[in-house]
Amino acid sequence: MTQLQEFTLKETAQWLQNCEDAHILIHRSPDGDCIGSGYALAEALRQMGKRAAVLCSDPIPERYQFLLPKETQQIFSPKCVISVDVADAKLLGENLQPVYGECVDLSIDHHISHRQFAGALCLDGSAAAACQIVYQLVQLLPVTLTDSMAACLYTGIATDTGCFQFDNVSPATHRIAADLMERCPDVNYAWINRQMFAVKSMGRLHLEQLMIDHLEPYFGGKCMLICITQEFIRKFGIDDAELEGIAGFPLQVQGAEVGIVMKEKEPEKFRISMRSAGETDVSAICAAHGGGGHRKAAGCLVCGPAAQVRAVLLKSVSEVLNTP
Ligand SMILES: [Mn+2]
Repeated sequence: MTQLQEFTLKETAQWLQNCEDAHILIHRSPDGDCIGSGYALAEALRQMGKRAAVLCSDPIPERYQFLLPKETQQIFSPKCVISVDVADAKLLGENLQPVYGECVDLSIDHHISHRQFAGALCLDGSAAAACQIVYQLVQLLPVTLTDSMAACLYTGIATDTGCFQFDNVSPATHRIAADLMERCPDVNYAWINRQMFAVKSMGRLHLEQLMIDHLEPYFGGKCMLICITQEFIRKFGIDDAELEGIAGFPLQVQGAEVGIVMKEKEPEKFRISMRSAGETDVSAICAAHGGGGHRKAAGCLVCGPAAQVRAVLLKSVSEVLNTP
């Protein structure tokens, strides 16, 4: 096993200045933060005269396409491999993990549950988003902040904080967002927020209607669960894209402290997303099932029939939730 190193921001910036031909890996089921941090970092590297490409196991969802550069990415073999916003090599996904899982040189991340897999790690568990770290790196590099970088970084910060609502938001988060707005005033930040948080497709609204009908309350409504089986998806003709970001949905119910979304990826294989609105540490619950994440947002993979998976999860939740 090679020596694993922890890098400060300064050391990371130094490393980035020396790197060449970078492949930047982002996590499967890409979200605003990994896409934003990946493409902002790629642009910074290109400004320094380096080749950089962003790679993902899954396609970039339509709603984030505006963050992608107009020109198609160059194809080249990498001299260095960087991951951003990837808490665990498994999250590289089925296309990237077999190829890159063991050869990531530098990992830039903000998950407290990070499991080190890269040669060097730049981790800031207090950062609300990986984009917050990439912003700080950009300050240390000889690059100019462009509108496209600002749009990427702002989108990542806004989406990973639920539009500045979650308690991962710090004064630094607001200062960074303010600085991006000040230095790149031509970016339409209001449009970004509307696209990310207000606008929904008709299909998504129909799905939300279905989810309301299928929400299951437990422990006097302190835990709300929704189980999306493959049968559910087939029966109601749900498009996979509509399912993005549904993890927060159960917590919209007043009184809910823990929200669980069970999504059947393959027969009897459930991807679990847990969210906490109160004191419950859902990353600890998910860790007990081989997953991880943040205190208020975590996930894991649990196999078995839906009823069994549901029972196992509820038992874990009941152990930490203050139920009478
Ligand atoms: Mn993130």
